[in-house]
Amino acid sequence: MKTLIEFINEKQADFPFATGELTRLLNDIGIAAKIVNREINKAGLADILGFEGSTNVQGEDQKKLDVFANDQFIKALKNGGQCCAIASEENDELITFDSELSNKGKYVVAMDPLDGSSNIEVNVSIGTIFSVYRRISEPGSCGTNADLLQPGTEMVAAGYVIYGSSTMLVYSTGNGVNGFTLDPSVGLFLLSHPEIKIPENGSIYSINEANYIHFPEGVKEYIRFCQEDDPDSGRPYTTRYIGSLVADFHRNLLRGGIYMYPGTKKRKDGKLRLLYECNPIGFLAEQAGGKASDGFRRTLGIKPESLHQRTPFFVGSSEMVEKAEYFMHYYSKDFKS
Ligand code: AHM
Ligand code: MG
Repeated sequence: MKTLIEFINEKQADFPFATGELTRLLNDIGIAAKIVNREINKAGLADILGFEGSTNVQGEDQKKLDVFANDQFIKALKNGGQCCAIASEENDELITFDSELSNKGKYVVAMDPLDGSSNIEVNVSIGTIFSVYRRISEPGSCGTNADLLQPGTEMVAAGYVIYGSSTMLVYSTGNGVNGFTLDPSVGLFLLSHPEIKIPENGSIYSINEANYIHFPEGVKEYIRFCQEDDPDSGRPYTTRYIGSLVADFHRNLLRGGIYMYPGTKKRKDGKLRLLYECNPIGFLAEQAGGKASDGFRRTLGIKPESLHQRTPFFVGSSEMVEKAEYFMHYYSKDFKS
């Protein structure tokens, strides 16, 4: 059985000039993920141990899990010294470090420390999403917003951790996608899903259909297409929607499917954030042979303008995303008028 650390080190050997910094950064993320996982597993005990603001039996202050996860990942990245700045869903402003070590770091990270917040307290899968870029500012000073506002095509690594029936870390450095399952008995991530490929087509569509009346016509028509009775082409498809992007994407990655969070007339950019939700998930989809789009253009090609920018999102099996894009194009005039 190969561990995450062995695997990452082995991959580093494929790049003769690699300095080991990205390797160390990914290791740090893996360690923080284990600490967050331990805390998430105790979530059901919140009533016994106390909620945020109260004090637990050990006399420690309780924090909300998303705040806890944010703190852990920031701490790990800060202490590691490879990362000079972080954009996090939990922080309005860019996080920089007042430390010589971190300011020398070559990388910046965009992350959603605990995604799927509505599922945290009800024992449903949640996740951490991260992406890594090479800084464009000169090393030796604090990272800048410009370091983070690079298009997804510049990403050097991305991944997610899913805290579910088992905990997994899935990541890519631009050379395929690999998945590791945490063996809690020894506390190690073990390579369980090597070279993940998403099926070209699938039979699952994932969308919050409660928003149906607000969807653009293209999405409504695509949903109708998914529901059509056409046994020869495997339709009607089936709906699966957890409301945790990581969990919905993870299932579709392994089984084949499409996840959609479109814009609406009121919220034309939808809900999900480009930097730390859509880009990393889109990168993984592409690395596994799938696609990610805003309905009209490749997600990774979008030039970000702000850290918390939103974008409509269609991701998953390539044929399904292409079909959804076809409907979006076809009905776009209606939507825009
Ligand atoms: P969050 O970052 O506040 O948790 O929001 C992101 C989540 C995604 O994980 C999920 O797919 C989506 O929001 C669900 O939204 P909705 O409840 O509108 O369907
Ligand atoms: Mg989120």
